Amino acid sequence: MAKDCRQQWWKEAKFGMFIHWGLYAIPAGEYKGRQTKSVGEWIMKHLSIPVEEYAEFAKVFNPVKFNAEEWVRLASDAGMKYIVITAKHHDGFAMFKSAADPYNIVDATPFGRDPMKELAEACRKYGLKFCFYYSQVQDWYDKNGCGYGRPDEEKDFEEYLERKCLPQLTELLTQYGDIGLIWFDTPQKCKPEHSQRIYDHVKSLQPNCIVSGRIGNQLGDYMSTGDNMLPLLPYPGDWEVPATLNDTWGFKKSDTNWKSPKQLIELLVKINSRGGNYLLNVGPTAEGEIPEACADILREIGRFMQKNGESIYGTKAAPAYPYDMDWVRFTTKPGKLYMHLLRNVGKLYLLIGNTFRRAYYLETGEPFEYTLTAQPASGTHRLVAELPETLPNELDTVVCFEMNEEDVRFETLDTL
Ligand code: JFZ
Repeated sequence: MAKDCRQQWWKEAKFGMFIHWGLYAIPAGEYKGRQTKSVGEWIMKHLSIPVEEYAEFAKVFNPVKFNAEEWVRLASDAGMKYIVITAKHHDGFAMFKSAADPYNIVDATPFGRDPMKELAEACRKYGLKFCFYYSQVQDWYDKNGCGYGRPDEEKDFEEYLERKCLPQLTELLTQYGDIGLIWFDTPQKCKPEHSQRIYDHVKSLQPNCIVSGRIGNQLGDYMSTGDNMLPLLPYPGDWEVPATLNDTWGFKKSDTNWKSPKQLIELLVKINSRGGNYLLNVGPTAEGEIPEACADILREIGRFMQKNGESIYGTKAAPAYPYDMDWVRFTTKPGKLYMHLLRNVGKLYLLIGNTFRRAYYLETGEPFEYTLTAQPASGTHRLVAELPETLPNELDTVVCFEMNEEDVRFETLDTL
């Protein structure tokens, strides 16, 4: 069944910031001379670090360079409309003040501040939705949390749910004002009644808070794909792609395999053109900084978004263009068709059912030159355009067509 999150802000947002931040930022991919081959936030498990040893990181966690406003401003400048941050990842360490478990950033570190409070305030100030990631099943620190140590079958998950998971969710949903969504993850063998309990718990505290797809047992309010993966077929409901900027979620000092602004914008547009949201991850350091290289990339995306946001926010999936071409994507709003030119193909041909009042480059307002020739046999039009040698924006040149009809119509009935 198609998912509907029923929150207009999320449907219009299209682009969000994911933040994976926790104790794993201290080893940053390397522990006692060993490198993890996997993502940074899984280091405890992949290098089999004993619980007591891993917990030592808390005693030295002191991200004094953390500045909530800077992070939120960066997200906002990049054109992101919501922030989802790891309140508790699989390592079990709470990045917020928790009465339910002293293994948290306020009670167990020299830092002693609650970064979630500061981020919540900054998000309110800049008008972004504030959201949490919460690992509801895996908890490698807790005796009854799953995923580490004793086999999960020997654990009393109900007990964990009552004592830690639900109370911490209460804290997250009462200490920080309105929360846009909770991003649950890796449900594993979570039973339907447990997923339902968690779901109902969230809604009882904040009815408008969205529950992500990975709550398990098909209960989420929208569908979440895998890292950087798009649904192969058009998906009619609400969906989101969580995606890395390099090859890790949690900070790893060896990973500088950043995707370029061009690649990221192409992904954003591809996802949006098919109706999805893009949740792009950053992994801040143990000092509390978003790596500069990563911030630079986001700022460049922001320059594009500032001028072309109209073709992203609040748009809907355009019907699939019958020929799969990766140099062009389409987004749409009632009466408007946005053509995203990702490469300069010189001469452009499209088969289209619509007619237009006006067409112009979104960034410059300059008219877009084209001819439209009716194809009486199929009732469509053949759009031909000679592109200028240099397009206004080599990342993505957006052309806005004002249609005489509400909806876009692509045609398959003819050849070009
Ligand atoms: C999970 C986590 O284990 C990981 O640490 C990170 O938080 C990521 C966002 O989510 O990893 C997954 C879970 C599911 C898929 C991929 C990565 N999936 O369904 O393809």
